[in-house]
Amino acid sequence: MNIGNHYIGLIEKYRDRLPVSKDTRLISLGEGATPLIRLQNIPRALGKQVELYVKFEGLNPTGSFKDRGMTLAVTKAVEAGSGAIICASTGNTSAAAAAYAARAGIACFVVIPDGKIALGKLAQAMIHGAVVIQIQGNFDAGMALVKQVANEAPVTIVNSINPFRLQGQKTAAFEIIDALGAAPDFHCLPVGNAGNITAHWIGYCEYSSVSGKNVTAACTFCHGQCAFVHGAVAISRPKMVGYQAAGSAPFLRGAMVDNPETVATAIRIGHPQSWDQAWKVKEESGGWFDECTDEEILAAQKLLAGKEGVFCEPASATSLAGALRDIKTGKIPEGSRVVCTLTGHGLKDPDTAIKQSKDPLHKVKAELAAVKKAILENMPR
Ligand code: AN7
Repeated sequence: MNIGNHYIGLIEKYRDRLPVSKDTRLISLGEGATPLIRLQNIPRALGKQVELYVKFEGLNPTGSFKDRGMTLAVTKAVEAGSGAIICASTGNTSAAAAAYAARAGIACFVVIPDGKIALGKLAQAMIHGAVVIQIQGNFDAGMALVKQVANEAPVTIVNSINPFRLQGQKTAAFEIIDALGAAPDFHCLPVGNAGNITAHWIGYCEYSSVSGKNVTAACTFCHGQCAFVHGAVAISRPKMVGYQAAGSAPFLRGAMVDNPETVATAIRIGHPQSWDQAWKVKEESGGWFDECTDEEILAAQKLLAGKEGVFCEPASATSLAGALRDIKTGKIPEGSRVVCTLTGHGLKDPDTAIKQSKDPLHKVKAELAAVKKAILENMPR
């Protein structure tokens, strides 16, 4: 129950667009309502007239956008009487699943790749009490196993193949339209399983039909079943742009990738679960897919942290890395309004952040002279 103006999460906020009833027990941690931050220093240095925003999804309760989908997936699992959830994960899904399961009082099993999972994410799954199963294989192998297990055991899959996940995640698009008063021209996201880019498109399609000019448009995903709309009509929708890490870029290759590799472990995924949907999103929105090298990804992460004060994890920086390149070349033209989703918080992966920071530490004696020297030597001129 909501008291006064106390924000209690995205299901309550967008209740009329989500599949819950007044009797549904909501499993929520206050997710959503993340800031849309307009970048200042980076566009200025770029010398391009663009209105560039980041949607900082790292400020969700468990530090990633996964909370948006997990609040609904776990709410619906509990409503259906399920006592256990399971997911395969590169880290963030497992962190969110573990937290919402703890909140709900149900069991959580997470299947994670051997190594290659950021430290913060592992800590989250463990402290929330999930059963952590580390397989000698990558995410794609884990996903295949989880699908098989769920056929044979009383567990509910909460990966994004669970349709409630995308329904929850679509609310990020609602928030952006609420904040800007319209959809942006371009929406850039990092792509792994491609669930999030699909969910955003669902959200833009639904919401744009609420208040708009007379352009008939129906999203092909709901087949007219959206809680709101069809028949009402569409204001503009963004071009959806998906960026992948070069070593894990099946959408660029046009085929699955069997041994994906990237420093951005969150999107180290070679067999995307929302393959067909994502191609549709690209076509319907007039967007595109592209890839970024690990060097570009890390450079964007560092630039954002150093020039704007926003710390996201490497996978998240893929959206900005790609967008900056496309703004530079003019593929995203001047005068555009652009939103980049920062999917996860930088604190998820402290190792990578420390590794790529030059001169991180000045070790000196605990004496005034030594500290003063370190300051003077590093004072900007
Ligand atoms: C920070 O946690 O797939 O394209 O198992 O953690 O919707 O898959 C994570 C994905 C982007 C890609 N950024 O989103 C998992 C998992 C971050 C992520 C993605 C993920 P999708």
